Amino acid sequence: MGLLTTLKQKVIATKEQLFPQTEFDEATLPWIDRPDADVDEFVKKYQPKFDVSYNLAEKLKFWQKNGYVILEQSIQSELLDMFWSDVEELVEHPEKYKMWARIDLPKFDPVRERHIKDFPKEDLQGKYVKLNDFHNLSVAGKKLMTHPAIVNFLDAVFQQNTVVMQSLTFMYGSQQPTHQDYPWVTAKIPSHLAAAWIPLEDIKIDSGPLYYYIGSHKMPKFNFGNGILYNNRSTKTALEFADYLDTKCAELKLPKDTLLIKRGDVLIWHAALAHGGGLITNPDQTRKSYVCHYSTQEALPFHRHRFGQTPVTEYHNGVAIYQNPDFGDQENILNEGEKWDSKK
Ligand SMILES: O=C(O)CCC(=O)C(=O)O
Repeated sequence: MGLLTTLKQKVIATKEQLFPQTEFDEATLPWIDRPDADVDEFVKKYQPKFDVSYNLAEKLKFWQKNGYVILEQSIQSELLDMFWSDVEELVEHPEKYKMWARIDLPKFDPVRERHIKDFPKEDLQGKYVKLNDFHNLSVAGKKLMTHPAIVNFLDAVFQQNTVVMQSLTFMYGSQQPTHQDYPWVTAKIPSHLAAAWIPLEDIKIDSGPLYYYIGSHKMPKFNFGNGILYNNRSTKTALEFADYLDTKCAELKLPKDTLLIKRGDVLIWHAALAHGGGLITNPDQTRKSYVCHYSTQEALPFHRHRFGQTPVTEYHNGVAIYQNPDFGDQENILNEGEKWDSKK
């Protein structure tokens, strides 16, 4: 590292320690998170891109108060089937595809995140697997993550061009400790972030369902020793973060809810909703799910792995999806989803 770079890093580190960021920047907060946000007034003027299959004002008010919404029976079975058959093709023939995955098993230490060809096939079909950005390969994945029901809601919350940030595909529960997404899933504006949790089957209590603390999006933010965002200068760990969230939510008496939604439903959560993966009590019980994170084009004008580079961009239902910068030759290679008419 050059002297100038070292010096710059020191200045940033000192600034972070002396003046840590303690909250989202008010100037760039989504309108709905501002104290004067008036949902009824907003809904009078908002023109959704698609027919809305739910009561938008009710859902926006619920989001404002609780930090999440569930859009019941909004996703068609046929689209879910198309997506899952792409996932099955991938795990049956991983040698044909290029993408990253993580398997949280000690036998893969110290490198749990690898190219799929570097994992044994049977492990990719097993437990603790997280497939990263599968939507880049799968047209059905792109159509599912930009389903009209989701887009109408995100557009209303962001009031800006929505972009896809990343996706995660799970066959079993993640058992991830409690966290909020904004310190990890970073864009230039941390408050421009939301996620959708799309079940591919009815969720069972023993599968390690997702849980969340209702209203936790408004709780005081954790200080990683250098502010509210996690980076290589942070002095606090992910487990300290989890401990803070569990303790503080209990102290604030925020109810903890378990997500037992059904295939066809979708949960959308706020950047600062505290959530995690529950304990798996039946190791054979699957929990097939597709988790998609979104931001705005202002906050994330490029692929998260290529800061500053102009991305190759595809639009689905008006949402920008950046091509995978490492495996562009395989973009949309699983194209059964072309048959799906997203206006259905
Ligand atoms: O689905 C899960 O268990 C965890 C997903 C999650 O927490 C996330 O993507 O932020």
